[in-house]
Amino acid sequence: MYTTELKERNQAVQGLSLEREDPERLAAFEARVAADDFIEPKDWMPEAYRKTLIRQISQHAHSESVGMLPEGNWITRAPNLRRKAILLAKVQDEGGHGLYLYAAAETLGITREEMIEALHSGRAKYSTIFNYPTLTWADIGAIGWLVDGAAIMNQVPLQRTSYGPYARAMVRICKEESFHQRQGYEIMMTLANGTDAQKRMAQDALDRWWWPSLMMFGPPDENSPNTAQSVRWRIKRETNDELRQKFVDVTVPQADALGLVVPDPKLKWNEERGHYDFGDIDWDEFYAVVRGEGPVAKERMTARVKAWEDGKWVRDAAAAHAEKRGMRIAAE
Ligand code: BYC
Repeated sequence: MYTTELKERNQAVQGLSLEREDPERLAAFEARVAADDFIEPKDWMPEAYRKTLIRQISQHAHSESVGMLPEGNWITRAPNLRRKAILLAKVQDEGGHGLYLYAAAETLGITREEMIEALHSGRAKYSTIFNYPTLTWADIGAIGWLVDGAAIMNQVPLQRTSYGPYARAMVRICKEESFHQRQGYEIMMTLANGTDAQKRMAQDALDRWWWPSLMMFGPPDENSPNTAQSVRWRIKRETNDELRQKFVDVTVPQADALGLVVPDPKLKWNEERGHYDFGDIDWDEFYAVVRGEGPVAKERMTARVKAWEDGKWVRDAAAAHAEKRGMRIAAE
């Protein structure tokens, strides 16, 4: 029901908006995209392309910023100074990613305040994955390994997305994400080779994070209202299902190497396809989390809104400083 509604709404919006475009300009734009040219902020673009990009990039930025919370909760509880320093750096990186992405979205004619307001009022989405709680230290390992691993799988192709500022932001982000994935895997390696209790903790984290990580790639292609047009415009270079399959294929041998068991009885190497077959994803759970009913959804938004309000004095001071500086320069 929810997917049909989404699909119909999106197709109606895109179709209507494309009909209104100048056919010659539209054809020239599509030819540039087909030739793998980057579209830049001052170039002409169809309104539906601009809107799709604002939606995807701002959701991506929100995910980075909300994504700081589950890990931020563990900074004071990291088991030693080295782990604390690494985690602190990782969480700061996520803040940086959010900034590059908000800046890329701003080039499309939306303000930072509008995007933040959409997040805080619940109109804008952010990744479902950040609505699950981080219960143990092993969750920090599992997030780095699986969540950042899924993010890399999704984001490497975005380095060649058709919108220049987004593609360039992704180049930098992907470099940092690979470090994040490795630090997560290294935590899992330590735990998996540790005491029985540590190994159990690592397995428990894998059990809880596996399926939500597969959901990060979005609904199956046949229920994804945006994929077809986004692939045509080369905003998305690969579909949700293609990326999900790649992630499973890469990650299962990593779990084997750790001596951990992926919590999917249907998981099996399929010689003929050259891929792993895997079990059914609980899409009801996915849509419930998308609708804002995730286990810690309320907590996440309360924390984000509080951080925004607590930071008001910094924004006011920066604006006052910029104004004063502007007046001084004008006077000189
Ligand atoms: N969560 O037509 P579809 C990170 C929504 S940050 C929530 O397939 P699309 C990290 C979708 O928005 C990870 N909502 O959409 C950070 C759409 O609704 P609307 C974030 C989801 O856009 C810190 C509807 O469902 N990465 O990794 O073609 C620490 C139908 O979906 C989700 C990005 O954002 C979801 N999982 O494809 C560690 C990457 N999936 O908007 C790690 C960039 C779908 O029409 N984004 N929805 O109302 C993308 O690649 C695409 O936007 C998606 C979805 C693959 C996510």
